[in-house]
Amino acid sequence: MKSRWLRLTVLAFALAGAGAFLTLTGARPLPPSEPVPAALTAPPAVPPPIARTAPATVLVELETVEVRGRLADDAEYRFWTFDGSVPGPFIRVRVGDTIELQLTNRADSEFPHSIDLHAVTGPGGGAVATQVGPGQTGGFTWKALNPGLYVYHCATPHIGAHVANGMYGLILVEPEGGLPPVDREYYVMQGEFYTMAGAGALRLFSYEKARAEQPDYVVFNGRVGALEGERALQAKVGETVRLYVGNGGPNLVSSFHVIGEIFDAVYPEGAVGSGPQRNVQTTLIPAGGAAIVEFRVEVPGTYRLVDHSIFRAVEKGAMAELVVTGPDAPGIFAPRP
Ligand SMILES: [Cu+2]
Repeated sequence: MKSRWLRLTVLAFALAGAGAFLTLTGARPLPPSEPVPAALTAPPAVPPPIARTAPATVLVELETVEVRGRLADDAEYRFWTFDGSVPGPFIRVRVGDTIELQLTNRADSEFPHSIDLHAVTGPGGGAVATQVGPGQTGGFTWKALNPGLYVYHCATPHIGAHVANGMYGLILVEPEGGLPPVDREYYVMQGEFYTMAGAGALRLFSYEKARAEQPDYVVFNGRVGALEGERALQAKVGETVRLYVGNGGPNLVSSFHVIGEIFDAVYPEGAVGSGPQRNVQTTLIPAGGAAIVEFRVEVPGTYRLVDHSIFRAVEKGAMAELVVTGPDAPGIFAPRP
């Protein structure tokens, strides 16, 4: 009797041990795989949804570039950028991905640069590991633990000046299963510019105005009129549109609104964990924050994206256009003769 009990006990321990072993081996990280290049796009384009159903190792290569460009029809500026655009590229990864991030500061830069991604769990969001002088490359590896839409920006002292000069962008960490499908996705990011006169059309950065939080320009996608006329966003009647909207700041909070539309869904502050808010007119986007807004376009026409702190839209450039084409919808909207 005693020996049978002993045998059963030994068997139970053996089974428990095997179970523990299986559990441990099941939880063991996958061996490192060859990284796949991340999908990156210049604004206002957004990379396509991720088709993968499992995490991967992803390579993100960015270059910091100081480049003279147009800030308004009558003004130029020496922008500090990621990959030559303001905002920098849209980065799309998936929750659970391991990201190998490599930042190169182009050799003709005057200043050191770096990157702090708000999607990163780790010191400085990567800023310490990526302080790179002209011609240098730095990097780090991180695991995307939290899904959502996040800002990234340069974090080299004086951080405010680097952000004010255009060094910001968005990274989407898709949740498992992705976001609901839509017909169109666009990438829009607000930021302010603080300027003083330079030679000719060139405007220079004004530290005094930045400190006083008194910008001359408040713009979407790096310049007055970046998304107007031939560059306007496009959609067709009946389509669903998703905007990934960031606010680089460096100082102002955006009251983001689309004139003539109601957001069917908003993921406030870029948080995708708990489902969207419904039927929203204007959503606040903090400096260093983001929001995802969605709406179905029902009526053709030109719709204006604005910061509803309205002097910024009318006087300082915080306006963009979405042109909707297609048949009239008199049952929803009809001007009276
Ligand atoms: Cu910088």
